[in-house]
Amino acid sequence: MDGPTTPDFAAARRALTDATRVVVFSGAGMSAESGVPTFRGPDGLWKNFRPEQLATPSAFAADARLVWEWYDWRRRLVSECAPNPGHIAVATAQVVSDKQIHVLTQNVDGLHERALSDLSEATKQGVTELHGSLFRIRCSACPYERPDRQAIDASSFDSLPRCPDCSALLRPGVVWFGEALDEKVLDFSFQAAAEADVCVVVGTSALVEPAASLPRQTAASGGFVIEINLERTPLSGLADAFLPGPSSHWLPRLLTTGE
Ligand code: BV8
Ligand code: ZN
Repeated sequence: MDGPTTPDFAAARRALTDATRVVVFSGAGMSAESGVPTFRGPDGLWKNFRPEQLATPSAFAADARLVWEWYDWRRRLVSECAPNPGHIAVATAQVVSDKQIHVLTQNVDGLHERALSDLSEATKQGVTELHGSLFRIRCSACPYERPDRQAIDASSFDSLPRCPDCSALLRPGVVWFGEALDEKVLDFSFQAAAEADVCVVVGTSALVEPAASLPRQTAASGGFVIEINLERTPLSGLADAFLPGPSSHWLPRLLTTGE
């Protein structure tokens, strides 16, 4: 891992200094150092299952109990995790900077929001959860939805949570593979990426669409793309600066003012 003296680091810092609008686009690698397993890494979440097996509507239709057992395990695991220095650096910049800094995250662990709300309830800066949240639950049949951090009793099909309005099964408030992202969220996110002077891409394998196309939108609109990752990805070719190494190393160095 290069120190902060790499030419890419200097160029990245310069771009951020000159920027008025910044988007941080994050994936599972952002939360790896908080102890949240990534999707495709060696200790990845998917190691025991393929995405199609559990994070899809058909998996839920086929075996809602197994899907809830997996999500309950993930909810419990993530509830024990805390924002890492990378999340805190982004949230701090959102609170202290006069720039517009918006987070577009693929992650469903809520750690960006935690870091931001730990610092300030009043900030006007925000976080958009492209793929929903582990800590939202919604009805599989009607518009009912609520925040939820309760343990889920997935010991049997009959013990699974039901909708108070229509009695259909409740499901995790996440976007599954094969499901469309919320239209408004998608439009807002592509607009934000197009208007951004800088897009900081952190910890994503850039395989999941349509999210992975967001940094391409910034590049296509003439914005500067910084990528932070342990490895090169399909986005590395269009990045103006590549910072090799952990997000919790680079983000504090990249985002702290006056260093
Ligand atoms: C859609 C919520 C259309 C759920 C997630 C074939 C079949 C079915 C679908 C498709 C298909 N082919 C293509 C598709 C489309 C599909 C897709 O893109 N599939 C991929 C896998 C090929 N996309 C969809 O289905 C999307 N919907 O297309 O709908 C449509 C339109 C209209 C009407 C109906 C339908 C929906 C996609 C959303 C899926 N849900 N999450 C849950 O979490 O349970 S996506 C899931 O993957 C997570 O959100 C995760 O964030 C995301 C992406 O993974 P990454 O974040 O990149 O994580 P990964 O582990 O892969 O990489 C980690 C990276 O971090 C690595 O590069 C590593 O090097 C790096 N790293 C590790 N440690 C660190 C680090 N970097 C820095 N520091 C560190 N310390
Ligand atoms: Zn309902």
